[in-house]
Amino acid sequence: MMDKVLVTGATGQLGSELTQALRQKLGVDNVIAAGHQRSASLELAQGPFIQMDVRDSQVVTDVINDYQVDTVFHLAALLSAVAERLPKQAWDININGLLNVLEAARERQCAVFFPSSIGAFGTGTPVFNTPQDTIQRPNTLYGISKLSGELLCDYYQQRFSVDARGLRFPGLISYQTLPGGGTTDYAVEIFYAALQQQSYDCFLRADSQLDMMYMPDAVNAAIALMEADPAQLTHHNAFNVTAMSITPAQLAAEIRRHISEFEIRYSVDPIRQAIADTWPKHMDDSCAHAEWGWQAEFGLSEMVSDMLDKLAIKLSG
Ligand code: AKB
Repeated sequence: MMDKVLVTGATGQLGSELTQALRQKLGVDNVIAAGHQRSASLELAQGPFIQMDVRDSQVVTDVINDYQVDTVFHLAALLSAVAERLPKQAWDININGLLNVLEAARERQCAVFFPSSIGAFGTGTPVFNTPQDTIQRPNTLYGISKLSGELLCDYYQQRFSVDARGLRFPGLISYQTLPGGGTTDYAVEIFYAALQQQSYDCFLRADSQLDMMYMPDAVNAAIALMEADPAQLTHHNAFNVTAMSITPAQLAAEIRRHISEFEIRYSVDPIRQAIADTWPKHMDDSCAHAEWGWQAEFGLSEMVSDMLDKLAIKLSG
């Protein structure tokens, strides 16, 4: 049962919107937002906000005990491009941070949500209809940390009965909070550039096909999984979920249906392109459909039209 929730990484792209959705559902005071920054945005500051470094195991345990938390959405992590620049820090935050949360969850018997990623696969994985259970040999620090996280969650679930559940998210597209250094960030930047300059210089190749998802679907997916009947779950953790599978060229073409003068150019960043080239192009998410009823609401055209409307309002404010 989800009554008192802690969201780590609450100032991030997913965390900021997930915190708001959980507060609407459970009541503002029942969702504790934790971020590494000292101060919170106006929205986050409407409820409890604490500064927390997930690498500090004592602080993690104290917060979970003091607030009598029963469910942790553990989102604090470095994204793929930043993790390639800061591998040691990424290991510390992404793996030791998760271990601290799982240990505290074991002591208090709380549930844990862990976001894995399309980055947890790697070369050798089938790139089309990537199965739920398949070969995973990631060769980026981010991918290694996400795969290790999946395995740690399975281990704590099987060995200590911690109710650890999770999703393999694709690139997330949103207008409220910017992503912080991922390989799929182009799919957010392109909207700002389309509205502000009517042109975008893309750091991935035109044909780099990757799974993507609009933020409302990502938020719903995380909450729906944590509310799912455990008796229906075979996998618990690391569910493939996707909403669309697109290239930069296809996204640009869809934006052009709304902004006819929009132009896209390509200045490929070899580091992020190399990361994208090891990721699947389209995951099979049928296990998520079958086990807990996952269904995306936003496809490419619905997402683009909503993003342009909402971002235009935000940028004019
Ligand atoms: C990233 O690009 O690093 C993330 C992800 C797909 O996990 N958005």
